[in-house]
Amino acid sequence: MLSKKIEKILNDQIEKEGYSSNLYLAMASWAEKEGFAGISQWLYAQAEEERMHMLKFVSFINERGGHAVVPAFAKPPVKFEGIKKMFDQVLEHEQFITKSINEIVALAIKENDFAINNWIQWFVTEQMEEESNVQTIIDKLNLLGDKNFYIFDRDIMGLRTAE
Ligand code: OFO
Repeated sequence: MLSKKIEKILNDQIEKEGYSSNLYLAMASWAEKEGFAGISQWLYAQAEEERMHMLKFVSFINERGGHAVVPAFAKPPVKFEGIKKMFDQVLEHEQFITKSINEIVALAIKENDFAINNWIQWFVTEQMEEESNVQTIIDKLNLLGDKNFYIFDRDIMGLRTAE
């Protein structure tokens, strides 16, 4: 059984994962319109993964006797200021998500809820992978400078997103 506090923090995470999915979907759509097929493919896949993360929270809350509530999501931006800035935004957003996952871990430990702590560890690992994947992309972009986005776009086509 979930405590009220745990149920709330897990429900809050549904909103964050869902917003992440919409944010990456908005980025994918923008990148596609700008002609970046590889970048948009990576972002569409990322949006799908975030949706899966959201669904994991929904089914876990319900399985544990809570009630998963589907929230309203804020509208993500429509335009982005360039490829490099957009990936900086992805990293920043993932760092924000990591913080909120860590808050869930901290609450689970505080409440001696070892089942939650065990379950949420998957996300702890996932966040490490995601941050490192995005950092790798940013490192490549830094090497390129402001040119050769076409080559980068082809390069990212082969890159896998995290689970
Ligand atoms: Fe970005 O990963 Fe969800 O949690």
